[in-house]
Amino acid sequence: MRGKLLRGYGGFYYVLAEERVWECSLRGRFRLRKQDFLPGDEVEILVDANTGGGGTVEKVLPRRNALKRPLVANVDFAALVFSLAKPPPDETLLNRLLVQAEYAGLETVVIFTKADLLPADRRDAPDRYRQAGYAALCVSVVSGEGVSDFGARLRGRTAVLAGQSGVGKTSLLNALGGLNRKTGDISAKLGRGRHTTRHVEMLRVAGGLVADTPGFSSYHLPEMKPADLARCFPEIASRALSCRFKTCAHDKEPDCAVKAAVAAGVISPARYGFYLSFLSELRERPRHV
Ligand SMILES: Nc1nc2c(ncn2[C@@H]2O[C@H](COP(=O)(O)OP(=O)(O)OP(=O)(O)O)[C@@H](O)[C@H]2O)c(=O)[nH]1
Ligand SMILES: [Mg+2]
Ligand SMILES: [Zn+2]
Repeated sequence: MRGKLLRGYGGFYYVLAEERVWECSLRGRFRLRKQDFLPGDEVEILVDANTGGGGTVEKVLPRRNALKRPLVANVDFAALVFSLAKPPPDETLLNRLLVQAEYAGLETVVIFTKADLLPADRRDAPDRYRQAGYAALCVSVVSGEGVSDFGARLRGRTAVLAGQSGVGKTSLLNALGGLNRKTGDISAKLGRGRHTTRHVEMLRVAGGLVADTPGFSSYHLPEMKPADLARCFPEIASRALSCRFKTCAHDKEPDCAVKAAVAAGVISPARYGFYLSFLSELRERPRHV
């Protein structure tokens, strides 16, 4: 049977096929190794009629895409989850994750959680990302705001949640799916999450599949050339054709349409600031051949 790997844990692989989950091991003819699998992988399994719910994974099909952080394959979109408060959004991390997704050609939705903690007229972060062309939702599992909007985006699709620890990724899935998965409070001393979710796992929620993932706080930009960066900022990429130089890096060059757009307030100075700082980071990277 053809199925989807939901998670691998303790030597077993849980595969969704024909509306049920099969516990599989790796005794297949292909002698697959543990590291050959990611949650989200499409696999072929051989079901053992004698064991009821068990089988073996025989084959991994080619991946449509794969992310490094979180480690997951074949998603339709990434939901980058950050809280409006407690903890405040780490926008450096958010922008790094946006670059990763753009570089992988992956659709993104930015989700700002804990909307009950910040009134609408004090939320400036979501506008920054909408202005850049992204879909940004504000949600709260306390007031219910935005939860069904996110659910509607999941129907029939496969998504991955990625973001800091303690922002409410698991809480959001619990609210959407009637699940009761473990969530954790925020450390009072450090003001950040406690890494409650420990493994990447795909869950069936709102008519779709979503990977809940452990939160993380840092992420290195992908292996990319400095010249690849501009196309990972949609609002920069869409204006780059109007720059005087075809090779414009939108940094020190004269007659740069991107800098003009920043000056005119149509590109957010914060987003442009992230572009410049990532650009120098990539330029300073030791070059591998
Ligand atoms: N006020 C408020 N608190 C929330 C909301 N969503 C989650 N929380 C709280 O935030 C804390 C962390 O929630 P989790 O769902 O465990 O966060 P997580 O992103 O899954 O964290 P990790 O698994 O560590 O990556 C818990 O105390 C939740 O009750 C919300 O919408 N509003
Ligand atoms: Mg969690
Ligand atoms: Zn330019």
